[in-house]
Amino acid sequence: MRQPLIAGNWKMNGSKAETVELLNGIKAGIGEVTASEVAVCPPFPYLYLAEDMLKGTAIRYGSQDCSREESGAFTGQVSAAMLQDFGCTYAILGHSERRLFNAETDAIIARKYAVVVSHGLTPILCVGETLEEREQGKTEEVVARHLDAVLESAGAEALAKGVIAYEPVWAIGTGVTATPEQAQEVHAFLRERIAKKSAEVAAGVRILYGGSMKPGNALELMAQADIDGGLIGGAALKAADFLAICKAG
Ligand code: 3PY
Repeated sequence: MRQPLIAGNWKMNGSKAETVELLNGIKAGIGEVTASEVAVCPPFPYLYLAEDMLKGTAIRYGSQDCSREESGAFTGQVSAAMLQDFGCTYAILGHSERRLFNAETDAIIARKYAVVVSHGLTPILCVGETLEEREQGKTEEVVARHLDAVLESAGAEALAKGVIAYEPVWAIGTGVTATPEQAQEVHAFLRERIAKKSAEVAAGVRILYGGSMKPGNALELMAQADIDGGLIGGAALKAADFLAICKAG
């Protein structure tokens, strides 16, 4: 039985005051959420607030990225050891916005994955195709490439230490959501692909859906057999919406 995970990807949003307000709002309503594991991923500078304010709660937190280097002369980067120091559980890796705006390749993401796992953190590995790729019938080819970069280099055991998020790029920040059937098809494909390496890992690994998941569509998406929660963008910035999705999980 896979416990659903609802993780908020706050992206580059908020201020100190807004972070405090949002965390307080989530804390206030989380008591009614029993079945799902809940996590928030604020921007790096606000992780200290998550550490401080979420102490003693069941709400976990993580980062939106991590350096592939251990330490040293890498201006502007944040290491896995630092994330560990701040009590992070999760690190989102390979989000399509990082692939696009920071030129992250599959090889870079696979290296980050290995570093994050070696520090005892749980990577949330994002995979997903663009609209053009979907229209060209390349969805499976693209998500397989994103998955295989980690599966082939780190192995199925390392994949068992992470979470996968299927995020169709055409559904990110567009308000358009994949239909439950479209999403389920890709989730099932990913799980089958992992099963070719290890049936046990495939059965246990959580595959989240991301891409404009909101209170109005969360329930039917998460009712799909292979959808084990959500990586939530815009709706994670409002406590009431985020909590409604958590309850749907
Ligand atoms: C979105 O829902 O827009 C996301 O990118 C979640 O990571």
